[in-house]
Amino acid sequence: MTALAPAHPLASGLTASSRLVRAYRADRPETTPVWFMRQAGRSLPEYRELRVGTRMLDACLDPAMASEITLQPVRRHGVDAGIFFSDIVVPLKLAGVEVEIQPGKGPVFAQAVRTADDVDRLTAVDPASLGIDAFAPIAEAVRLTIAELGETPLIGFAGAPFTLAAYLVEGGPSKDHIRARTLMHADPEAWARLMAWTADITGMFLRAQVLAGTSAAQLFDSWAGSLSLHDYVQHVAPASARALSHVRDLTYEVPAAEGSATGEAEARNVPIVHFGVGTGELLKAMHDVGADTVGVDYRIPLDEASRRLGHVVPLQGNVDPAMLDAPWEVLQAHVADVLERGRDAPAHVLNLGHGVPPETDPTVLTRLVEFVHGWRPE
Ligand code: 1CP
Repeated sequence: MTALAPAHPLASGLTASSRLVRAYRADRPETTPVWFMRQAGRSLPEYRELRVGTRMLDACLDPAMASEITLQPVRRHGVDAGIFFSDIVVPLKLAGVEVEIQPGKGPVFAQAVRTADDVDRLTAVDPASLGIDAFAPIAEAVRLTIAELGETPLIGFAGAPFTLAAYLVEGGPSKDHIRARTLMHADPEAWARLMAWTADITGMFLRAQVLAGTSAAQLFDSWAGSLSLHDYVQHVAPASARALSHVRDLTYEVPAAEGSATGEAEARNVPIVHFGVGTGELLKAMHDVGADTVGVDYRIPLDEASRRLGHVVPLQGNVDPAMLDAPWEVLQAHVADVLERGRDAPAHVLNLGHGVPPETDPTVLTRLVEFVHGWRPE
């Protein structure tokens, strides 16, 4: 176990009893916390203005800009958390991989990783040789951001090894991630080496964010829904557990509760969230790799997700992003239903079932935050 620095917002007490951190620890607050995946970004005019003339990955590596973009949706919507502005491919770029983010498309790699030789070429850089300095712009951006956020927690994130591999093997975005799934079976040894390397790089990226001050860590396995449960457990879960092991040891202390028998301070781990799209069949396995809270997409209702997890795991989700553009009454009824079903879990953080669509009217998101904060069970 490694204690966070005393000035870390969890250790100093600034964010340890925030609604978000309480919910992630299964301690349900009276008011349901809410934030939105992709809350920063193209739905905000202030983001579009700031980004003019700066490429996406350059914006991610400019601490002042990344911090400002992270803060924009918190100021505007009054959400319960900031999510650090970056991208899942940033650690790959910091490890020397040639990658770009093309507007309207996503990450595109100069060379796809298709064979055992390609895997050897990619993994020639030993993640351990990178050191914490490689992530200096990330840590700096986190420090600038938490200084402004005060009692509002910042969430750090990283891509899970499979989702990163889905991009690396294909060379860019793909539909069924078929080449990655082929490599997994065609050359399981090369696949395992690719996954272990990716787990360490992405895990170090996540650890750098938490050490610098984020109050939670979310692992995005956005594309794991293309896997069978068997393939997930056999070929993917060990690498996801390895990625999370980079933050699982980080702890903070809270003073002993009044009347505590021992009178000793309690050590808690930094809350970990694990999310995927179309992963209804994988929820249990995704929890088992070392997550505290599971993120659910919009394809299965939260009460069913909670049942699949034995009713003991806090959930995050799962408003259908398509509803954001529906008439307010329709959206409101949908969100009320999500909140009601979320009561089946020990705690619930309201979010979308996937990212904010770029065309979303941001005033709808602000109104939604007010609605969620005002909602109480019948
Ligand atoms: O506000 C926030 O939520 C923080 C920023 C954030 C996050 C959490 C960005 C900025 N990217 C991510 C994670 C990310 N990146 C994921 C996991 C979450 C998810 O499933 O949405 C994935 C799959 C990516 C890869 C990626 N990067 C895509 C998807 C491509 C595909 O395969 O369909 C895209 C379009 C990007 C670029 C990107 N990342 C982030 C932004 C704001 C953008 C758009 C860049 C622009 O302004 O043009």
